[in-house]
Amino acid sequence: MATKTKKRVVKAKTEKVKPLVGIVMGSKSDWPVMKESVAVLEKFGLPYEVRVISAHRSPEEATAFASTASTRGLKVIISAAGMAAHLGGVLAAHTHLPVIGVPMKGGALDGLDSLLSTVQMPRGVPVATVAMGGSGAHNAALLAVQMLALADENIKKKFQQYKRTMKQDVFNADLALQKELQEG
Ligand code: RP5
Repeated sequence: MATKTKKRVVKAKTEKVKPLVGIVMGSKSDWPVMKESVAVLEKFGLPYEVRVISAHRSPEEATAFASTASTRGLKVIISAAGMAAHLGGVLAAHTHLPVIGVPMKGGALDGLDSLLSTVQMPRGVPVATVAMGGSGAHNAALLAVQMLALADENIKKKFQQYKRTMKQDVFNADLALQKELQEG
């Protein structure tokens, strides 16, 4: 009996789940920030893959990743890049999947360069650009969750619950503040 239980656990651990969200970063140096995206996807129990692929340093890989993304089962791509951030645009050029761009802070212009490079896409090739840095990484994953929720009732319910919890947290914070002010 004990052996059977053990076998089941091992199988579950080695089962491959196809990723639905692809997170692509221009550099490993973007990883500390992009962990925020991963944390959100984990919270919603969504399978993802994370890659370091550069539009400038490994352009062939960027093209290959984007052009095979849909057939590999991905539904949405999150792209993070800093400085002259062309990664989101290059990925979007090679796939029909929605691409969400996260501009990375840093460099001489501290992210203003990557914000403009990511958001200012020419007509016909959109990259849904979120805020710079950690908040953007967080929101990019939430946006991916919302996109997936369009076709999945379970994900939709989880997202609605997330919104309710967030609202409750604000109410609680306000209550705590009012109490503090009255006592203070
Ligand atoms: C971009 O240049 C990367 O996305 C990163 O944000 C920035 C700096 O890259 P590293 O020089 O740290 O590799 O391509």
